[in-house]
Amino acid sequence: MLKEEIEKIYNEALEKINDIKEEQALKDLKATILGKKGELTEILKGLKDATPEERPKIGALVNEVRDSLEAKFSEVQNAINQKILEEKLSKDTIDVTLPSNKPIRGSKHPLNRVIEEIEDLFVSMGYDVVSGPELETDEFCFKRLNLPEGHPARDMQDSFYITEENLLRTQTSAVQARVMMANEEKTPIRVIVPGKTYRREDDATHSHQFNQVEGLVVDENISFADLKGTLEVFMKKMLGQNTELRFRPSYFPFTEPSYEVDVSCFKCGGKGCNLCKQTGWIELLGSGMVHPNVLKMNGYDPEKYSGFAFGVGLDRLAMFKYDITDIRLLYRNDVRFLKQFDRKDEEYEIKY
Ligand code: FA5
Repeated sequence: MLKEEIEKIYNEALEKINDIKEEQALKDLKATILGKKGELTEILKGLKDATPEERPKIGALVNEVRDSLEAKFSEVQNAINQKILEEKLSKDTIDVTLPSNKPIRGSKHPLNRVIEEIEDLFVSMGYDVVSGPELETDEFCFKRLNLPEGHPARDMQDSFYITEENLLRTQTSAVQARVMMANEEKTPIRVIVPGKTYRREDDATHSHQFNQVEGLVVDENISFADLKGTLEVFMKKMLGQNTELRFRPSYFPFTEPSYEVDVSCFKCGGKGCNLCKQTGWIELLGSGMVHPNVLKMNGYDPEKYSGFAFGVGLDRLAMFKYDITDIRLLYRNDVRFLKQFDRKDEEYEIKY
């Protein structure tokens, strides 16, 4: 009796399954047969009324039918899924002409642009790019640059001392002595040293952390003409071919003679404007011939060797070149500010 009922459920189920085309109908059918209150489950519940001999046979038959139906249900479910996918794929077309979402691109920081441009230029003239420690000793930052303790010129630079002997370097000139001392064979020195420097200053044109690039050349027969020619090439490349240089006598303890170098104002071409405060000139760097004491202190015979050195504030150069009015903008990393420099290098070429 039960056996026939089970077979009936099975056959009817198979018939219905084959007509089903939709997921929900399939689920409903599955519930009416295999669910908690489903037809097959009910049969199992009624098993207690069967005779002891019948019971295991019916139980086995129910299990067999359930397994078979479950396999069939998942087969139909897979077919439905496949159909849904195929329909979706045939309907969904991709419009390749739609504009894409542009990812936000980083742009090169103006200071890095300036540094790279300077490095390229000097490397092309045979210079090496070297670096030195930012946490420097008093010895290299001052003493070996002809600035003994108590020298009044130390007051020119307000320093961050970390201990009595160690400070954050106030100038890339600190690397001069390191390069000379390391060069035991006394081969010609031609180096530039771009890097971070620190002073206790803070306003629109002075930052507590800023960047300089040092230049140092030491060899036999180096003259002021070499310094002048080098700086001319340097400044014309950075600020435009019409740039003129003016050397003003100045004082640095590590050079003699010393000069501050002004460039003709690239905004007004030297006629006078607000940028150059109507003078036609802009002060840009310190330079001079390496002081004989510095040569001597760092292992060079000043009778045989001579050299020149210069130090440029890179922030200042970047500000002029890219028309930036506040040095602090260079350190805030505001993407809206930085995005403005997402252009090709040629577009910045200063012409007048
Ligand atoms: C020097 O630091 C010398 N070491 C330069 C030098 C090198 C002279 C080799 C001779 C031979 P000065 O203190 O003037 O010089 O600084 C050089 C440049 O660094 C300045 O012209 C300026 O552009 C920049 N600078 C100085 N202090 C700051 C600051 N707080 N913030 C931004 N730029 C600064």
